[in-house]
Amino acid sequence: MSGVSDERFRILILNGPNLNLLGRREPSVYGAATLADIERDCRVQAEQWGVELDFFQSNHEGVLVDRIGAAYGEEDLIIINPAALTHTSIALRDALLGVGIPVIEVHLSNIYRREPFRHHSYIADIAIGQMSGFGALGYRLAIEAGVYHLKNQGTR
Ligand code: CA2
Repeated sequence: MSGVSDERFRILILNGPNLNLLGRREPSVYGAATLADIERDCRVQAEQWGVELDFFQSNHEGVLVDRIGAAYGEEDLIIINPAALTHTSIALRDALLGVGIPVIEVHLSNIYRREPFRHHSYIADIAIGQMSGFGALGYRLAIEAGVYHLKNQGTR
């Protein structure tokens, strides 16, 4: 919201490596929706909640770190599906901590029902909360939860 009181909340949705492949392979794990479908749905949802939306995907950890840095002072909330970087990236964690913007973590699949290496997230304990296992609906739920959080800040 950065200052002016009648500005709308701004939410940044970040997507990590290989999520650009959604809908093309492994539909039994990740669903049939493409990332473009998810973005379209998120934009409808954001409009309904009256928030501004930025939507971004990269296959590169450093590009995601840079995008998080650029969000400082611009975005009120970050929703992130870090994809495989969930389980490996201290750099993403540090970037999110560095900007101090509230975070919601999203996963299409239920990472706790999958291989043990997917059970640990470097983001979970610095996030407000996590949606895992609801497919593309998780993004929509995260927007609703994010708006709720922004309107009730301090009640985490
Ligand atoms: O369930 C999720 O959303 C994940 O973040 C997806 C990641 C995975 O590494 C995480 O453990 C859980 C994988 C994203 C790659 O998505 C693909 C989609 C279609 C084909 C290949 C990969």
